[in-house]
Amino acid sequence: MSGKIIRVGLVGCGFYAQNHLNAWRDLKPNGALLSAVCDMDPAKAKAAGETFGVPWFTDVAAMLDAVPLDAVDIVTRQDTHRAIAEATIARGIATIVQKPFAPTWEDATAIVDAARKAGVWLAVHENFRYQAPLRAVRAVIDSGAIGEANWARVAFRTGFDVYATQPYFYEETRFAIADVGVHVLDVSRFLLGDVERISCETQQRNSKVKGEDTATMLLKHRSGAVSIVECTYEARRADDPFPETMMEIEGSRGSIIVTAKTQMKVTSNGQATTSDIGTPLLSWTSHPWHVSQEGALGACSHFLDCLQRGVPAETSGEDNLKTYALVDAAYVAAAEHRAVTPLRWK
Ligand code: 89Y
Repeated sequence: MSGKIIRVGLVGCGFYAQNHLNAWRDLKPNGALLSAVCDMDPAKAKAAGETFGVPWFTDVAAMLDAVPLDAVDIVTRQDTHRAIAEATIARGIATIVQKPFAPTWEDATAIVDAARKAGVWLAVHENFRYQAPLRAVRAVIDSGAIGEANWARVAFRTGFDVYATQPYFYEETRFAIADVGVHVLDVSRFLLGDVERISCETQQRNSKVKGEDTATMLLKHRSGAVSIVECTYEARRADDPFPETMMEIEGSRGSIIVTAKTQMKVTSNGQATTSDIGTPLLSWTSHPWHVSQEGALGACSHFLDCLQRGVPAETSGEDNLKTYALVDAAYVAAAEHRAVTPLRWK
């Protein structure tokens, strides 16, 4: 076991939480000690407790009363995040909140304010930027191989049946941008920095959903760089790349193109090289979800390391408000047919 031991409680044992549970278990040698799980559905709580060999609860307060914890990972639906986060923060427990952070800006800022006032460590489990392909792309930019990155296209385009595992998508009035646009907007911040203004066109191409299932966004970054950020659940393509992010990044001396099956082509000073930036399957990951699953492991690993070192996460609550503000600004831009400055984060 390396590093300080961090006792982790997890709330919400549903579909995606299984990835967090597996990730925390894999991180045991690094010091993560999954210590309790909680879900209001007793069957889900019991299944997770038995599978991962920890006590299980159906009530968050009961879990917090019974088990000493250093961190709580909240993997419930977003409408419950504020109440649970306020409870963990009030007890001084480091708190990780699953994306999307909260249903409204008011809720997201309330969680950040509560953590700031209490001096409690807070992170958002925004996992795309922790995926191996994203780290590989960032490393190429940092190496200087493409010069100054000044244009990008970041695209999440799929027709994969996401409704099968996330049926609540049908009812979301803020749908694609809030669910997956938030990831690709965060990726564009990760690659090109903070954003000055955004414009956006939304479409509802599937009549069965209530919200937008497609968004095409144009971002002007503070550095002067420009990016096009796209997300859709209605792309009908052979060899659907779900859940990979396609990327094209251009710089003053070269470019990076990431295509399906994690293939990266880097052009630097006229010379091109191609590499596979994916990682092998783990015992608990499977196609096609593995890219996303491994992002969850990358996120948990980063959070553990930051908790052990006592430093903020890259996707701290404060940082993630900047991504959240972009989501809100995209909806305003689409509704009002204009470019919007995410004012609250000037
Ligand atoms: O909800 C989405 C996410 O966050 O990543 C993939 C997903 O589960 C479906 O697109």
